[in-house]
Amino acid sequence: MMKLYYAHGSCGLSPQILLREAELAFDLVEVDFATKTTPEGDYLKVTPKGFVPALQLDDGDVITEGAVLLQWIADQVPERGLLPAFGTRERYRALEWLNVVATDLHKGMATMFSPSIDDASKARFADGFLRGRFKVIEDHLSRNDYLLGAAFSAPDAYLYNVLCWPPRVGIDLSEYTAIERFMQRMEQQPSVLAARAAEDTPPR
Ligand SMILES: N[C@@H](CCC(=O)N[C@@H](CS)C(=O)NCC(=O)O)C(=O)O
Repeated sequence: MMKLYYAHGSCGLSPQILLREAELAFDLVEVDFATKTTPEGDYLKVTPKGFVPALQLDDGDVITEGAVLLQWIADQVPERGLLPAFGTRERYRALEWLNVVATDLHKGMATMFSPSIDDASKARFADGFLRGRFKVIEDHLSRNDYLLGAAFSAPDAYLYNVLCWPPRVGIDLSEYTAIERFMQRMEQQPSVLAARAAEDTPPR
């Protein structure tokens, strides 16, 4: 059985959503960030990077990096359309969005959680950088139900995951009405509800 290593309320939510969309069997293994351990033992033996998410495949190999896990999962079940087919223009559109979420939003939000950055710097960063990124997403979602248009795909799981975090660091997203509609749309998907319940995601 595959194992998805995750932590409560972290970026492990999106691969879990996608595993459920793909109907692939997996066990969840919780990682303690403070000690880098799991109930099984030393997490650094699973991945020396010590970050979640990590996916241990049936053959014992481990894949890391959330945006890569999403691609691997989607490619196990191409018939489900969780990502466009290899080599198509749409595939590169999807990769663009995965990259935006991973590099701008995910790591941008990581700055807001960092214990080594003071509150005033975080507030300037939120206003000077993050709000502009949220606006790009807001404009896109005001014209499209999902990142790739009319239908759910892997980048939506990652976007949903990362957009659960702003309220936890005092960023109010209520001015972004298209984002809120997207979040509510996502929360109607059984995969999202099941993933949130399984890892006990904090309310947003
Ligand atoms: N480059 C990695 C980054 C993953 C990452 O930042 N994970 C965070 C949680 S969202 C983490 O594991 N943090 C562990 C820690 O801070 O000790 C990816 O995209 O998957």
